[in-house]
Amino acid sequence: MWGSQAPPEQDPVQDAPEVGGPQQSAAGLPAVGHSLRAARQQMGVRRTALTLLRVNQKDGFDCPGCAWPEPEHRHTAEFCENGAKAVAEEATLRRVTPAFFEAHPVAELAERSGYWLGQQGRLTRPMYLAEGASHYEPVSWERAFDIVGAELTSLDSPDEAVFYTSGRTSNEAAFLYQLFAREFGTNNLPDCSNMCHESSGSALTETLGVGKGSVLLEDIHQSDLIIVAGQNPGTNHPRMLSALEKAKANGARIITVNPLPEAGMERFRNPQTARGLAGGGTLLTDLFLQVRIGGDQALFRALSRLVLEEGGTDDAFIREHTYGFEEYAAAARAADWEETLRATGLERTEIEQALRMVLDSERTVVCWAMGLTQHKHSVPTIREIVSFLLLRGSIGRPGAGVCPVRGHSNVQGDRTMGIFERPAPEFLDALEKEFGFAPPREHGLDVVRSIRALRDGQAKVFFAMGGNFVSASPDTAVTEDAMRRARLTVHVSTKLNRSHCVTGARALILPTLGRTERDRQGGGDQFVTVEDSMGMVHASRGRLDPADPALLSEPAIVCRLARRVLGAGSRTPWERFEEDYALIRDRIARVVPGFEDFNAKVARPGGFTLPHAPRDSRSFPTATGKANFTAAPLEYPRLPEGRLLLQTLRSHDQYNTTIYGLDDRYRGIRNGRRVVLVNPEDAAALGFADGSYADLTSEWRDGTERTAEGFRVVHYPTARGCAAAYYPETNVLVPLDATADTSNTPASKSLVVRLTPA
Ligand SMILES: Nc1nc2c(c(=O)[nH]1)N[C@H]1C(S)=C(S)[C@@H](COP(=O)(O)OP(=O)(O)OC[C@H]3O[C@@H](n4cnc5c(=O)[nH]c(N)nc54)[C@H](O)[C@@H]3O)O[C@H]1N2
Ligand SMILES: Nc1nc2c(c(=O)[nH]1)N[C@H]1C(S)=C(S)[C@@H](COP(=O)(O)OP(=O)(O)OC[C@H]3O[C@@H](n4cnc5c(=O)[nH]c(N)nc54)[C@H](O)[C@@H]3O)O[C@H]1N2
Ligand SMILES: [Mo]
Repeated sequence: MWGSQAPPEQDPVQDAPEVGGPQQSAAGLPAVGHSLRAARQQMGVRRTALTLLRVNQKDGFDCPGCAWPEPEHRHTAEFCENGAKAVAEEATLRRVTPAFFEAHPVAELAERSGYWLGQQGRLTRPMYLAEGASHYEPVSWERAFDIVGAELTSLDSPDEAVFYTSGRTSNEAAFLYQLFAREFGTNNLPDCSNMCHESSGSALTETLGVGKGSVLLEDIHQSDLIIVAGQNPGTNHPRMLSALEKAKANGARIITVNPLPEAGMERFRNPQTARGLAGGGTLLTDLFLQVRIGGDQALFRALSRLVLEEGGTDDAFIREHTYGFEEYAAAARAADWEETLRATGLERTEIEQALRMVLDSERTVVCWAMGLTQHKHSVPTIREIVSFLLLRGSIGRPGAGVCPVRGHSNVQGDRTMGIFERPAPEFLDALEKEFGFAPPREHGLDVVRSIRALRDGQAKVFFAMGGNFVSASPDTAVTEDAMRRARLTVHVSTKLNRSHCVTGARALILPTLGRTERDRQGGGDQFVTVEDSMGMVHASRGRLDPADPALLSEPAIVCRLARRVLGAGSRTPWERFEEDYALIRDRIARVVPGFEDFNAKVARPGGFTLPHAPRDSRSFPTATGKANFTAAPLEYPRLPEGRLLLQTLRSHDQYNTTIYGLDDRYRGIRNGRRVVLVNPEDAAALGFADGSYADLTSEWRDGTERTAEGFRVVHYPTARGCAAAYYPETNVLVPLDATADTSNTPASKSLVVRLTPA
C-alpha cells in the first residue's frame, strides 16, 4: 500500500461501463482524494508529497497539465486533481525497460489499449525497431542519431521530412527544434495546435492582429460578465474555476454556452477553501444556454443584432479603432429569428436574457476552447465573437477581452518560438540575421497535410517531439496507414503510446526528461521556460532525479541530432547550447519580439508578461491597422433525418490520448469509455433504450462512411440532435478531409452520425 503499485498485467475489460447520473458540482473533497490516490499508485507516498508541493511554485516546475496561468498569490498546493494526475503520470516509479520490449513484440503492443500502454511507466532507453524486426532493441544514443542522420541526409529534399511538436516542449527546446528543422531546410513543422486552437489563432490574427488571448488573470477577476463557450474547465482547466469563483465574488455574472451541462460550470467546490471543502460551494453559472452543436455563430450574431437594436454600441471605440462596422452591422441586423432558433436550438427568451446581461456589463470576457475550434465554420464563429465584443468596445479594456483557453501547458510558447508551418517573414528574417543561414520561405505542412504527404509517399521521415500523433490525429485508419508508409518514424517521448507501435519501416523511441526532473548539463543544473495561455513567461525547474540516468533532455536531443545531421555546415553552437540553456535564451532574446533581456526578466520570481498590442494600447497590427469586424455568411451544421451531430470530447480521467483511468466521474460514468451520450428524446425516437449498444457510423459528403463499434447508449441531458463520445476512440470517425475552413483543424466536434444496433 505504501509503495507504488505494479502496472496492470492485462487490459481491463472496458466494454461494460456503469452509468449513474451526471453530477452538479466539481472539485471539493472527492477531487482531493482522487488526486492523491492516483498519485500514490504511481509514485508512493513520500514522492507524492515531495512532488506535488513543487507544482506551480515560484521555485518549482510548471504543471504539465494545462496552460491556465498561476495566480500571483499561490497556495502551497497550487494544483488541481487533474494536474496531480498529469504529474503522477510523469513522476511514476514504473519503468519500461529493454526487458519489457524483449517480452512484448510490437505486433502485440499494437493490440493493447492506450490505457494499458500508458500504465507501463516511463521509457528508459533509446530503442530501435529495425526493418522487418518483430521487437524493439536497445541502441546507444550515438547509433540512434546515426540512424536518423543517415535517413535525413539521404532524402531527395528536406521537405520529405516532417517535424511534429506536441505542446509540452519547453521554449528552449522548441526554439532549437525549429532552428534545426529550418537549417536542415524545411518548414514542415506541424504541431498539436493545428488540431487545437489553430482556428482561434487564424481568427484573432485576422481581426485583432495578434493570434493570442487579450486578457490577463486580473481581467478575469475584474470582469462584469464572463461568457464560457465550448469549454469544460471542471475537467480540463480546473484552476480556472478558482478564477471564476473570484470573479463572482467581485460581482461578475457568468453565461455558459454548451450543449452539455458540465458539472464544473454549475457549482464549484474550491479545495483551497474551507467553504469549498465542506459546504455547497459557489454557484458559477447564472445563465446556461444549452446550444446545439455548431450554433455559436448564430447565437453571437443574434446577440449583436440585439445590441445594435438597443443602441448598446461603443461608438467612440468603433469610430477610432475598428474597420468594417457598417458591413457587419448590416449582416447582424439581417439575422433572422427563425434561423437563429433553428441553429442554436435555444428559446428567444433565453437569448434576450443573455442580452440583458450583456448590456448590464461594461467589461465582458469571452472564454472558449475546443467546443468552438473544431468545426467546419470555427474561424467565422470566433470572428463573430470578436465582432460581438468590438461592438461594445470590450477589447483592450481592463476586465474585458478574448480568452482562448489553451490546452497543452506550453503550446502557446512553442508557437511563439517559431513552431509553425507558416512562419511570418519577419521571424525568418530575424532567424537569418542571427544565425547566418537562409531559412526556407515556402510554407510547410500542417498536421492534416502531413498525413496526406505520408500517405502519398511525399514525406518519408516522421519525427515527433512529444505527443501521440497516430492516436491524436483524425481518420485513424488513414493516419495509421500513412505512418506505416514512412521509411523512418522517430518519437522523443516520456511514455509509451500507440505511435510507438504503429510505425514506419524502421522506428526509434528516444526517451526524454519530463518537467518534474532535474536537468543537469555540462554548465550545471538547467531550468527551462514556458508561456501560459495569457502570455506570461516563467521558469520551470524540475527537482526529481531523472527516471533513468540514460535519459537526455529535449534540448540535448536536438543539439546532438543537429550536430550529426548538419555537421560543419552549421554555424550554430549546438554543443554550447546543450551545456547552457541561458545561451539559447540569449539568442531567443535577439530573435523573438518581447523577449529582450530574456535571462534577466525570467530570473524575476513569477517571470514576465509578453506585450500584446490590442490589450496594452488598443493598437491593432492588422492589414487595416484597425480591429476588423468581419461579416461572414451565417453557418451551422444541417442534420439529415434520423442522424445525430456527434462531438468527440475528453473524459475526466484522460489527458488527450493518455488515459489515466476508466471513469468520467462528473458525468457519472465508470469503468468504461465506449459510451455515447444521447438526449433521451432523440434516443427514444431512434429506438435506443438507455443501456442498449450501438455502432456509430459517420457520413461524409463524398459518400464515404466510417464506423466505430460497440458503444453503450447513455441517455444524457445534452442538447437535442446532439451526441457526445470520447476521443481518441472516435477518431476513426473523423474524415481526414473534414476540417475547418482557413485553419484546417479537424472538425472533430461536429460529425454527422447514425446509430445502428450493435
Ligand atoms: N485533465 C485534462 N486537462 C486537459 C486536457 C485533457 O485531456 N485532460 N487536454 C488539454 C488540451 S490539449 C486542451 S485543447 C484542452 C481542452 O479543453 P476543452 O475544450 O474543455 O475539452 P473537450 O473535452 O474537448 O471539451 C469541449 C467542450 O465543448 C463543448 N462543446 C462541444 N461542441 C460545442 C459547440 O458546438 N458549441 C459549444 N458552445 N460547446 C461545444 C463540449 O460539450 C465540452 O464541454 O484541455 C487541456 N487540459
Ligand atoms: N477527435 C478528437 N481529436 C483530437 C482532439 C479532440 O478534441 N477530438 N483534440 C486535439 C487536441 S486539442 C490536441 S492538443 C491533440 C493532442 O495531441 P498530442 O499532443 O500529440 O497528444 P498527447 O496525448 O497530449 O501526447 C501524449 C504523449 O506525449 C508524450 N509526452 C508527455 N510529456 C512529454 C514531454 O515532456 N516531452 C516529450 N517529448 N514527450 C512527452 C508522452 O509520450 C505521451 O504518450 O489531439 C487532438 N485530437
Ligand atoms: Mo489541445
